[in-house]
Amino acid sequence: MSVRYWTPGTGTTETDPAVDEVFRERNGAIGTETLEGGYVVKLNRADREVFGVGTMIFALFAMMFAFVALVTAARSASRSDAVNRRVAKLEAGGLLGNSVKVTLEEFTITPHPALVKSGAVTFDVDNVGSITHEMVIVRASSPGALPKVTKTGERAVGDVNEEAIPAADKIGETGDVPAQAHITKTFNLSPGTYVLFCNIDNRNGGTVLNPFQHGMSATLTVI
Ligand SMILES: [Cu+2]
Repeated sequence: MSVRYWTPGTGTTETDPAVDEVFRERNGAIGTETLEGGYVVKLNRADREVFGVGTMIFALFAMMFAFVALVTAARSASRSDAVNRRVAKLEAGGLLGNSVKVTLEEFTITPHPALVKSGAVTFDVDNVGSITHEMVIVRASSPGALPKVTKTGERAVGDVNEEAIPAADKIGETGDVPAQAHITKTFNLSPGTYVLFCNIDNRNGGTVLNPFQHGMSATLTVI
């Protein structure tokens, strides 16, 4: 299900995965809600509270869509005053913050929300799984863009080759987070896309089980 919106008179409806993500992060699902005033959107209850003020919906939606378009431009440049104003509005609407809850388990790593404001970002990392995991954070466009181990050696082929990541893109890591443990870490993040992953080789005799290779990665967008 996705957020579907239209502008009266155009006869077309549109969806945007980036907008969906914002709503989904708010409480895990997108419900159905119709709002008056030109847009029909599917919102959950928490969003309805944020967007419940009639005229506010126009302003907030306009800002959100403009904002998504600005994400790419904001990656390498420092934020303009206009962007700073939009960030402030998104924050006021409860849609943008400086902290992320990350859940680790076999074999997923899930950031909530997956969209945060640049600056000092605090990660509350919970390992709800049954083996030790970690959260490594690297500036990269996607898990597929990370360099991989290609020759058998100390690391298994297909693991993330952390040594091959440019130093400027290596943000940091939690270190080992034992099963059922919790750790809080703060990293300074500039606007861009980051990949979170667990790259621990779990050895059992001759076999190696690497969580990254089982899909334990996710992206985080910083604006
Ligand atoms: Cu792991």
